[in-house]
Amino acid sequence: MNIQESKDRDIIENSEFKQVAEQLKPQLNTKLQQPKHYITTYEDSQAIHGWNAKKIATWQEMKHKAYGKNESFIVDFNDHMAGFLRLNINPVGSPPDAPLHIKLTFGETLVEVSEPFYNYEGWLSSSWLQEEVFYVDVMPATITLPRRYSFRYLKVSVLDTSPKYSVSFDAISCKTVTSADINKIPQVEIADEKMQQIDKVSIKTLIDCMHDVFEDGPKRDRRLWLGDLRLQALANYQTVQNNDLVKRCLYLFAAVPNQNGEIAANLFLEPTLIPDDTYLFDYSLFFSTTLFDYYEATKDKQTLKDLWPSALRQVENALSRLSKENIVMDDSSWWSFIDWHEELNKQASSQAVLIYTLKKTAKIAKILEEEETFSWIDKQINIIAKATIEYLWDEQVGFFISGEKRQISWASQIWMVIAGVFDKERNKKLLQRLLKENPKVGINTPYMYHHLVDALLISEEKEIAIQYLENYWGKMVDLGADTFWELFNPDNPTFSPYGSHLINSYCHAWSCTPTYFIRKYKL
Ligand code: RAM
Repeated sequence: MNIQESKDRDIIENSEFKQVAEQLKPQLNTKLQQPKHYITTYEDSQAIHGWNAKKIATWQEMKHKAYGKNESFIVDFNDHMAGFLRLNINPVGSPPDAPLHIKLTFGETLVEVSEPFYNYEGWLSSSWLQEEVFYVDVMPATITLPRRYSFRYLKVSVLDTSPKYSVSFDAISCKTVTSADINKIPQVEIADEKMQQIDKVSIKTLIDCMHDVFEDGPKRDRRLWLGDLRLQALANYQTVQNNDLVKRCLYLFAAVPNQNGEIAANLFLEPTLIPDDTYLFDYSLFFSTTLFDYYEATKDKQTLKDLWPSALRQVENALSRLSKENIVMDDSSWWSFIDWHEELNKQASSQAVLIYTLKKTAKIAKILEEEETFSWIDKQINIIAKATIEYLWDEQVGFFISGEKRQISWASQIWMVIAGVFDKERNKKLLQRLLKENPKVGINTPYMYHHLVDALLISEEKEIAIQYLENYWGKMVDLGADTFWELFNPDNPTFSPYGSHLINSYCHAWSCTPTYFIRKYKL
C-alpha cells in the first residue's frame, strides 16, 4: 500500500479563511477520571480486544502496593480516555539512592499492553505506539505527561529502582479533553437495547475524536482528514451539534489549496497550518459534499458563498481526470482512497463518487442562484451517468465492473447505488444481487461498511441495514469496544493494512456513524 506524495507544489494561502478558522477555535471541556481495576493481560490469543481482561482487584485495594525492579501492573480505567495522565510516585523503604527508571504503556485495547512493541514490524512509524520511558530523580513526585494519550488500559513497568527502595503509586488520574458538549445531545427513544449500546459507543467515539479539530483518531493519526470529517460532521449534526467545529475545519481546508486549487487529503495544525502532500481523488471531492451537508444542517449561506469557489474547483479538477469516454482514468498518477483493500480497483467507485459529488454540487449552485453553473453541472451529470452505464455496467454479469481487469467488488456496487446511477428499483435489485453473490473483493473497514448501510437505507432496505449495524458494529460492542475501531474484519480480528494490529486505531472517527443512521432513520 503506497501513500503517494506530490513533490512539486506551492501552497496558495488564503489568510482570510485562516482567520475565520482561528476565530472558531473551540474551548476544550475537561474531566478528571481515575482507574477502576487492576487486571491481568489476556491469556486467550483470540481475545485481542479486552473482553476477557481478568479483574484482580479494585484500584482502591491496590493503590498502596510497592513495586521494585522488573515489576509491573495494569490498570483499567473502565472506559476510553483521550487526555493527560498524572501520577503520584512515592518511594517505599530507604531514601531513593538511585533514580527511578519507569515505562508507561497505553492501550486502547488490551492487546497493546499485552504484546511487546519491540516485535512491531508494520510500515507505519512505531512512534505511534503509545509508550513513555523516563527517569525520576527526586521522589515523592507528581508527574503530568505533556503528551495527550488515548487509552483505556495503562501498564506501569518499573524498569529499575535500587535494591534499597521500591515505589508505590497512590494517585493515578487522567484529565480527559474534548471540544464536544455532551449536554447538547438530544435525548431520543431507541427501543432496541443493542441499538442503544451501538448509539452510545458511536457517540463516545465521536466525542473522543473532537479536539481543536475533528481528528481521525486520538491515538493515530491525530489529524484532520477530509474523508473522516465528512462522516463525523453527519454524526455531529444528529448528536453534539458543534457545527462551528465543522465550519472551522472547512475553512481550514479551503485556506491551503495547492497551485491547482486542489484541497489536501489531510491537514497538520502544528506548528502552523500545513496541508499534507497527499491528495486523494475522492477526499478532495468530499470538500464539496461536506460543505453541502453543512449548509443543509445550518442554513449558513455566508459560509456556502465563501467556500463555493473552492468546492467548484474540486469538481473541475476531478472532471479533468476523465477520458474521452467520460470515465475516470485509472493509471499510476492518482490515488483514490475508497477503502483499505490491497486488491480493490478504485475506478468504478471513484466514478460514482464523482457523480454523487456533482449532484450535491449542483444543489449548491441552485441555492446560490448560479444558474449557468447549475446547467453546466447538470449536463455533466447526464453525460457521465450515461457513460458509466455504457462502459462500466456489465449487463451479462449484472454488476458494475472496474479497471482493465473488469473487477467486480462490493465497493463499486455500493458507490454506484449511492450515486444513484440507476433508479430506486434497479438499485434495490443490484444490492440484493450483491448480497447474494458476495463478490470476492469485499469490505475491510467501518468506513466502507458505512457506505453499505447508507446504500441500503436509501434503497429502503431498512431491515438489512439494521442487520449490518447489529452484526458488524454490534459485534465490536460484544468484543468489548468502548469506542469503534478503525479496522474490523469479523473473519480476521487482527486485520491491519499497516502490517500489525498494534498500530490500528481503536477509536476512529469514520466508525462513529451508526448514531447518524439510528437517529436520522429512527432505527
Ligand atoms: C488512515 C486514517 C484516516 C484515513 C486515511 C485515508 O491514515 O485511518 O482516517 O482517512 O487513512
